[in-house]
Amino acid sequence: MRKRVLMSVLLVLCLALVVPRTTAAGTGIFTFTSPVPSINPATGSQYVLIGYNLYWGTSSENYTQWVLIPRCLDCPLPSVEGVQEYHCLAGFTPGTTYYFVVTALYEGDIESDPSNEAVKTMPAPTRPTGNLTDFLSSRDRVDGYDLIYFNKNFGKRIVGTYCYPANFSKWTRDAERSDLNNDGSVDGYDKNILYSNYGKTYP
Ligand SMILES: [Ca+2]
Ligand SMILES: [Ca+2]
Repeated sequence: MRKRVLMSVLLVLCLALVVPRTTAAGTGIFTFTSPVPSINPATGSQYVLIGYNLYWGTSSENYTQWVLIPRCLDCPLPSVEGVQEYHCLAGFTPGTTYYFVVTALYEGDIESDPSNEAVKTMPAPTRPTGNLTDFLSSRDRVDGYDLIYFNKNFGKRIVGTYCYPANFSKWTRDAERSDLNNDGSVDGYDKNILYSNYGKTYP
């Protein structure tokens, strides 16, 4: 984190709305509010917000990874009320707890103080892998119930252009646990994983 300016951003990590007994998830949906505009005393003009840095790690205040989230050029400029911003990331390890902060990044390589720290424990992996439904005979087994559930969620995504608010609850409620390889997309890769575990039971 480089030169600091006294502007804070609010980061609220959206947690999964439903965490069933058998679930696996490795995605994070981040919503935060842009900082209010402020004047750079050195230039007399407004700081130009160009994006955000999202930092994370597996222990509090120890961020070992980060990603730059560029701000879109035609997005509304930050206002006094603040603009709601979104970002979705995949690839987290199920069962692991992660700690996140976000900073605002301004033209001239100026970076704000970090936001509050948000925490999410990714739900544990399914046992056996692909066991998506947990009722009756399908409770501890990968079978047709799981395939039906999976097929209902086939094609759903959360990363990239699919990262928008109307999609958030649909993903966390229904689709996330079908994303067996944690890449933010329910597709043929996940189907192959499910098929390769078809018929397996736990323990
Ligand atoms: Ca099952
Ligand atoms: Ca996937």
